[in-house]
Amino acid sequence: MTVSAFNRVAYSTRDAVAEILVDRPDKLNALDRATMEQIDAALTMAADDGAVRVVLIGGTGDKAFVAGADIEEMSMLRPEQAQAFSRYLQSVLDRIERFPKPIVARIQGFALGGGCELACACHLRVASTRAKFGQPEVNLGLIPGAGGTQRLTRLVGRGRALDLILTGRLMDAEEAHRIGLVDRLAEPDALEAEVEALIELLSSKSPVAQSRALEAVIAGGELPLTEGLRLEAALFGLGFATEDMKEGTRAFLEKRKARFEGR
Ligand code: CO8
Repeated sequence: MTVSAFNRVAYSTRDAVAEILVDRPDKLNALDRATMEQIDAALTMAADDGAVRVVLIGGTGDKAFVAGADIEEMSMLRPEQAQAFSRYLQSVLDRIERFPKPIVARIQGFALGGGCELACACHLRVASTRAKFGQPEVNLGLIPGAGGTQRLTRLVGRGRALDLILTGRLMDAEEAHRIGLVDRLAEPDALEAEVEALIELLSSKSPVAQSRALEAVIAGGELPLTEGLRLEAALFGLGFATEDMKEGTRAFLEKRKARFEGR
């Protein structure tokens, strides 16, 4: 299924996957307000569709995943509007991070500014060796405003985040992989296959367990350790009331592959 009402995002589903494609290649997929609204609407469709187990976020074209917030649109903003837009971008990226189904970013080219922040909000990042990462806001006299000072720092550590944020330099995909900003790396012509293999693996596992694991890691990550462990135990316990747990344990004992229904 493809939704044609969107003009900046292409939303489609196939098997258990929903794909959200930022589709402004002439602007290197830069994020303006309309693009963010369409990503948000696409997330609602993916959340509501019971057949969808994994979400893929990508960008159209060879050149860019997303080259940041739309600088032209952003340049018109007054301080209070910029703060409100920053809060709006943050809210959509927050929704991605807290999404109850795994979200994978496929990064084939530039992931800059808001694009790097979008990638950081996804649960897993698969990149081509041609991809480039950066927080170049300092070149515009700005700081990151879509979570870059917070999420990137938590992902790669303060020193590495400040290296990117204070210099605005571009980082190649090998370095991004080495520091944990990229989870899986592939040659450009093998990127699609790498993403498909990951999606297939993810969609073969228990969706209920994945949703609880995401909650334990994401929400738990914001808590002190003792409280995070308590949350983990509570979510672990809930697993024992699910069909997926019965199926998973039974399949192991019967020496067969489990078929999870997500209940
Ligand atoms: N916004 C708007 N248009 C863009 C953007 C962008 N971020 N990036 C590229 N484009 C446009 C170019 O203007 C150009 O358009 P046109 O053909 O009409 O002139 C087209 O895309 C192609 O780009 P280039 O010709 O520049 O392509 P190059 O191969 O020469 O360069 C680069 C590629 C290096 C990626 C270059 O385009 C670039 O530096 N882009 C900007 C990168 C950047 O600074 N990103 C950070 C933006 S700030 C941000 O993301 C903050 C997020 C939080 C905001 C909070 C709300 C206020």
